[in-house]
Amino acid sequence: SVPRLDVVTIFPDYLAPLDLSLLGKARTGGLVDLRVHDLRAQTTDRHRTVDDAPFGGGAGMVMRPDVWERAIAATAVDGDASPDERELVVLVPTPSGRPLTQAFAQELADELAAPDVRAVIACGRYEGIDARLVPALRERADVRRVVEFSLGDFVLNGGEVAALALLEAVVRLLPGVLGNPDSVVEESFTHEAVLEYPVYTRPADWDGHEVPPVLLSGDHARVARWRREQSLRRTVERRPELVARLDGLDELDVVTLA
Ligand code: 6GU
Repeated sequence: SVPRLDVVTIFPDYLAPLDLSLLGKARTGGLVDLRVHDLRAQTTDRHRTVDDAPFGGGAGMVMRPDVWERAIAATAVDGDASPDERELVVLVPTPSGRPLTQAFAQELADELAAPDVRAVIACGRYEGIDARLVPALRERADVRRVVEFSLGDFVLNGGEVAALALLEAVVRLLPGVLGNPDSVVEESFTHEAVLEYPVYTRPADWDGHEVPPVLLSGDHARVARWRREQSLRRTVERRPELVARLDGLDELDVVTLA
């Protein structure tokens, strides 16, 4: 079996970028089974209603939990294949969720690499989904866990862009998706919370803007020290709150940070 992720949304076209670039290649190459479903397919009324006014009053509309529960269950019986019996990790984008981090993306990639787990991303719109949905899902025997996640402290109109961000972060970590796994191991946030060093390519002199000479020296040890120093300086300058999380500093790191 191949890692499977389903997205449920009232705007399936919002997920069109899943056909492009690295995700598109992973899908056509059979490295991931990624499917998008229209929430309205699970409505039963003539107007295909997915929302209603909030009890207690107030602005906006709230998404109905019954429609959502049917839609999540229906992802298992897509097409004419026999129902998918894998356990579900349900992911719910919301600004009040757990912040999405590289560690969480890696956790999901590891979980999905197992043959008995799949993920469903439930993209809400309007003022959100009825609060009973998440606890009800947690009671289901086929649900392994439900994670509400956030991209950060700002508000989007719906979860679709967050679903795209999570998918891009997770799918590239799945076995066989990246051509060069070194680029995953080296990048920011993989081992420790340090930002990436600046990178340069030809021309070495671009209209008087020169590449740092150390990079042209051919001295690999000096290059490695310079890059480490740049990473640490950037981290202090741009993300000082990450510095407290640094561990395994060597003497040169301590000098750089001083
Ligand atoms: Cl995950 N969803 C929505 N609607 N807004 C957000 C978000 C998620 N993350 C940041 N803002």
